[in-house]
Amino acid sequence: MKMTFRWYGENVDTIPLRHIRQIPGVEGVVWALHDIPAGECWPIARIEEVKAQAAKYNFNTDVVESVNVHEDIKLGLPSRKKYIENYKDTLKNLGRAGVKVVCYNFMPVFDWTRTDLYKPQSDGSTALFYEKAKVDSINPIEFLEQMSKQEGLLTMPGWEPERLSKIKELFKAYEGVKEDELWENLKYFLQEIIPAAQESGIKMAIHPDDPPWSIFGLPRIITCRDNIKKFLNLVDNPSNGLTLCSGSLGSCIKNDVAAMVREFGDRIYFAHIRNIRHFENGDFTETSHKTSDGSLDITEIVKAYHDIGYKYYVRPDHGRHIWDEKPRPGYGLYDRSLGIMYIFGLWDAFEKISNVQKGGVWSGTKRWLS
Ligand SMILES: [Mn+2]
Repeated sequence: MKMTFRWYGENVDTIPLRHIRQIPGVEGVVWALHDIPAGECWPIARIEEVKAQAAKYNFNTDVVESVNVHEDIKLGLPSRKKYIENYKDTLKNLGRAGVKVVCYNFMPVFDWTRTDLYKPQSDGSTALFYEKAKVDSINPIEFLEQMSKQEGLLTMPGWEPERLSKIKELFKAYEGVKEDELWENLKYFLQEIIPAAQESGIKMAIHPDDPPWSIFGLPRIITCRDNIKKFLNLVDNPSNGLTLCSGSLGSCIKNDVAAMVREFGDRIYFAHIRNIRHFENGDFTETSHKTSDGSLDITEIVKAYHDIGYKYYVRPDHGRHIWDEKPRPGYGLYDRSLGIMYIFGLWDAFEKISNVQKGGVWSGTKRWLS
């Protein structure tokens, strides 16, 4: 497993690279050119610029999150052709710069969705929160108006102002678009871009829908084990893979994330690890990574990655906002760093146990002697 940390860019992120450098074990930053609208090609010079900034601190830039997919592609409009060509050109440029994994999603209109960005927790921290009844009862325009009053929302990827200003038009465009049609449009997209990705040495890694069910009447398809299996078979190619996000999939109580790691492990190129806590009424809150703090068995999930010999990239996903930090929602330094240390702690323990099981001995000295 290669540890990474999401970073929004110089002068944009609240966290400088020199601070990320001090988190133990981080090998790379997960980045994107957030100012380039979906559908446009990423220029090589801009890509190289980020790569050079990260290299100064000895970070790789192997993982991009996200190259956003234009809505016309998801809608299957004739204009998708030019946006798909631009997407391929972006992949070519990223491949030239040595990028290995591209995370993206295929969620109509909204990216991740929460109702509170700073919900107070019992320990005095705040965290992202989803109130089911609110999303179920409100219309999307009203929802957006309420959400945009919360500080920090419009700096979040997926909630860009230019996208939100077109929201009414978008909802009209999606009227009558059902799951089957979204599957067809995803398949068309994959058939076009997967060969281009493969040629550039890039693994495409789709992020599951967050939350993994239909909201505001919009179809959502990357939601569960069966649909992930169907997705991988749409284009059965090693470059067509997954970002397995424990928190997104885990917000549906029926999903067994560790079982998915074991089943789809050879097609997972990017692991997002975080915990959430379910409430009986369908609400959920994000929590610390610690297994006992949430509803997901993070210990078992990390064990599943260890058991399959996972070699690809991982990052702590969101974190709470703690110690008076004022980061962009979910993306503070402190709680994500704690998450990294929790993941490493589990990983190192499983590593040692499996060495002993293979006939090694416990070391009484500072180093493990095999
Ligand atoms: Mn995620």
